[in-house]
Amino acid sequence: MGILRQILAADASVNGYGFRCDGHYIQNRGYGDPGIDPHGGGPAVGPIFAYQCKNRQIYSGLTRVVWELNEVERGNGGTLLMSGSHKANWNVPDAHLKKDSWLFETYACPPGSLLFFTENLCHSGSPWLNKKHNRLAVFNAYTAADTQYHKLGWPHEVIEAMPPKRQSLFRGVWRANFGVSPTAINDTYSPTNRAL
Ligand SMILES: O=C(O)CCC(=O)C(=O)O
Repeated sequence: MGILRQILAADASVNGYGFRCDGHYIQNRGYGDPGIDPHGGGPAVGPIFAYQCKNRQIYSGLTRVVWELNEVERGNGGTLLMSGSHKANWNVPDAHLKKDSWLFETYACPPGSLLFFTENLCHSGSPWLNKKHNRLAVFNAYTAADTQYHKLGWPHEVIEAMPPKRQSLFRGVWRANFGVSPTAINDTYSPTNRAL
């Protein structure tokens, strides 16, 4: 939460975060699964969700957080990351949109590790070559509270079971509601104020 507060937005209030949980999926990939092709890098993700650095402050408009539930061994799977490609003003050349590009870096980590990266970065899922266990990982995406990239559509019953502040991660995507008040704060989830 501390990292997301720094690279997306400070809390809206004591009731609500300044960012949203924008998307979610799970990978459970076995030995030999080829993974996801390289994507992102340069301006590909579009201006609203762009990575920015202004006045020494990072803003990562579409942030990916990966929970690695199993150990990742370097070179045997995990995400490939092309450092610096999120700051480029040109698309990544086709010659490097390949999993074996020498521009990709990767990592090893114990189970329970978190990997943060901006979706503006060129990245890829490498083939899973670990015979001991699957690539088992939770992939969440986070945006500022007033932007939405992915269609989410979680059932109300799932969100309702969470503590109120966590529910605010799934609230409707808007900043101003002059119908209520020029200073209305959007910090609370409700059945009628939810992202779809
Ligand atoms: O499989 C991976 O590690 C990369 C996943 C990915 O490309 C994404 O979630 O945008």
